[in-house]
Amino acid sequence: DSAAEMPMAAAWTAPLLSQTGDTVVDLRESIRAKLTFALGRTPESARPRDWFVATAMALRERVVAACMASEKAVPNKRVYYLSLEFLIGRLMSDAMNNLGLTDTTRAALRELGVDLDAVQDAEPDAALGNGGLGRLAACFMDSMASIGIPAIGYGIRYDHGLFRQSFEDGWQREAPETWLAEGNPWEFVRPDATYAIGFGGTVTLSSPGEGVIRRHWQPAETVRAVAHDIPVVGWRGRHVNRLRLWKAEAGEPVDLGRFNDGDHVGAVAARMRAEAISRVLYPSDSSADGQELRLRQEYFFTSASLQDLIARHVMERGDVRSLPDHAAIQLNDTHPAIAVPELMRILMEDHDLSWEDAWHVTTHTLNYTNHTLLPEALETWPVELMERLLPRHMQIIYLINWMHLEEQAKHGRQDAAHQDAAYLASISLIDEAHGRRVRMGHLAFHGARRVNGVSALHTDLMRSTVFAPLHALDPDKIVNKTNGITFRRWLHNANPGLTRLAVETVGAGVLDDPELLRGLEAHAEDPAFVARYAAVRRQRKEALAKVVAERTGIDIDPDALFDIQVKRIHEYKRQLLNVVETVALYQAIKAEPHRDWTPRVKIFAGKAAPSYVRAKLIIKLACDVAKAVNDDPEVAGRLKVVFLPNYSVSLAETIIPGADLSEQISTAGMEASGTGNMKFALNGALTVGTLDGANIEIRDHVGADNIFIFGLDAAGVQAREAEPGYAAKAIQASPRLAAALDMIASGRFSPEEPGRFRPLTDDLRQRDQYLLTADFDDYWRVQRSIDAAWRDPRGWWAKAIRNTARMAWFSSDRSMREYADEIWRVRLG
Ligand code: TH1
Repeated sequence: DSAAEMPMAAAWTAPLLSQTGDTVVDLRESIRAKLTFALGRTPESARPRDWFVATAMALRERVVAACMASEKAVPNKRVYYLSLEFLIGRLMSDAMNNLGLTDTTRAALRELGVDLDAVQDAEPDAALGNGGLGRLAACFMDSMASIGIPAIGYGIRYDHGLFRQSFEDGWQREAPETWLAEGNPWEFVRPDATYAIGFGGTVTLSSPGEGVIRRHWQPAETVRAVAHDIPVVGWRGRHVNRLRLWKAEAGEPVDLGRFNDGDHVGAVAARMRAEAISRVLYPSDSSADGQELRLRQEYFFTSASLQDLIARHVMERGDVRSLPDHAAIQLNDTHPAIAVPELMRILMEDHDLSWEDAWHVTTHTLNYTNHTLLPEALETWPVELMERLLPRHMQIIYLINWMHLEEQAKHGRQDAAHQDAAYLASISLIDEAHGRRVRMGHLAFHGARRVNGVSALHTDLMRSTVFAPLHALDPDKIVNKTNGITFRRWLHNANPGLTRLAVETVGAGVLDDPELLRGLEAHAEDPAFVARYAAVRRQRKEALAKVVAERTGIDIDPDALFDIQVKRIHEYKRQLLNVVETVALYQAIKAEPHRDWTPRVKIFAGKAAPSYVRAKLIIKLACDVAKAVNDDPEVAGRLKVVFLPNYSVSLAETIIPGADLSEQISTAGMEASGTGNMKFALNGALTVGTLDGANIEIRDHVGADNIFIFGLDAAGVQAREAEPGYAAKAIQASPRLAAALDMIASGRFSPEEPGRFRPLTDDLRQRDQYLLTADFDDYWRVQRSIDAAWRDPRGWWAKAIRNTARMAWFSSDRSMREYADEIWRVRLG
């Protein structure tokens, strides 16, 4: 009677009653009706995708009912979460589980001769984000709805989400993603919520008298933003919020003037240009690409969202001046930072507020979350581009900056340090050193009431590095809000076997209060419990092995240690460190084939930005190493290497519960938080990681004995960076590292192109910006201690269970309560 043998969904929903009162017959007939009348299909001709659409539509009706109940009363205060990315993935299991309808739906479909799992697999992922930042926004939406924070998420309804990744001989290939190809059964189009968004043009002056001067922006071009709503059902269906995504449409269906003048091509081109704004998600994670279309996207969704929320506020409260009392706006990174001048503009031009009053409202409504301090990710826009695209906003930014700099003089900062031109340059919203650019981080910081980092270390580094001079001016502005993950998706939905085991051990209350997971700790060394916990893991590893075989043709052994690194490919995340260690391990096994090596499977997945040449070369190296290792009979049964293509939210839901070891090995000080680290630890994988981002807080919670920490800390990295030539010295001091690099550089993994990986090895020998060479030996050491720990199953499982038991704090419900109390000052509904 092991948890692992239970059918997936029945595993934990048993203690949950339907929140909607539906019976199996109700739902069955509802699905049948949708299939027949909305899709025009017979059960015999329906494909899994048709069953998915019919089921989603039937569930959507139940969501709407809950939605209307939620929206009856006007809440005292709403949260508006502005994000260019919402990586929500599939929505059906959220809707079913949160409404308590999973068992009912499964039974209803079974009566129609259909398997729920196959129907769920037919749902495309909504991949409207790149990685952690977008997924965090999705977890926060789930948590806000679950704990009853009235909120609207605002973003863009991209026609094409993150590209589809495939491999051609180990090289990444990108293809467009088409999640909307057969429509989206979850969304509601709201043509009544349409706003005009201007671009370009001129600013004119007028004087209504009394010495007052007014400025009016006459845009050269207008685009319409049309609202598309996706309901977000909270846990037990008690509360429903909305994700409002904007689609760009041409101002007029076609420019009739030009059309009639015979300029058919020009009229259609203008329309294409407008609609391009919501066409595609920019595929760069943690880097800024600086293209004009990106700035157009940012302004487009920010302006539409502000217009919408102000219209709602004025309708409900009458006076725009009370906005800070009833609205808290969160800017997810600097992508919506143009909200600072846009809110000022709307308040002054459309609502006649004075500059001072507009500034008060703005700085008491906006808040800003910073997600990275990497220089290449800090957005700046050329002044020239801003003047051309958003001339009125550029004027407002200049005036904000002038007042900001004047303020320093007024407050008696007369000492030499503060009169210093270098000091003023450091706090200015305009960077004059790299050809005049607007610093969006400084703009967001200055316009916000609260600014937060996403882990304790990251927030400290905000205070001491990039934002140090601004922080000194307002020491209470920066606060820490460590990231979290929604347990409903990353434990309950992704790992129903483990959830059932938890429910049976500590009670069904654990579904509402993750702190009850703590009760598992008492069983960490109880053989009966350990056997069940291990059986769940075994089943998830078999499921993962099946997916690996289907997608790569590689057979992996579920008895081996599954060692997994899945995340965006970026040099600072150091997939290359993992690959080099793999090569060193390969050499060591070949040198001593008869030692009792701990069998390992190294699994990688993740996408590289299409223009990130170095990251794509690292993928190619991982694939070439995989091929050599997997083809070598001498290491068979000891080492396998897999690169799974097309990493996504739904693939993560399969991969993470099947992991024994979680690789979180970024250069210390560079990963602001990480959230995959939390998902793995919650599911009982042990972490091998650096003292970076939230890894530090994970160690504090799970205990130093239950995590494998290695390498330099952030201070050590700073010190080492100042030491020229450290890489050459480190390589010289490590024969193992030198041999692994020599093997890669020799062309052993790329015989058809021996110099292929020289750009990687040469860089490690010369610059090594991410200090791979500095951390290599300690990484090797800790990996061998992991080998030894694996050979003691009782010790390993006790550690794993303690991880699951001690991760409750990393629930995004906790993160959202902290934001609600300390940033938004909003009551839970
Ligand atoms: C990520 C951070 O790299 C990661 O450490 C953090 O856990 C996550 O945000 C959530 O806070 C970032 N993603 C992006 C994406 C873009 C620009 C900056 C960042 S930082 C496009």
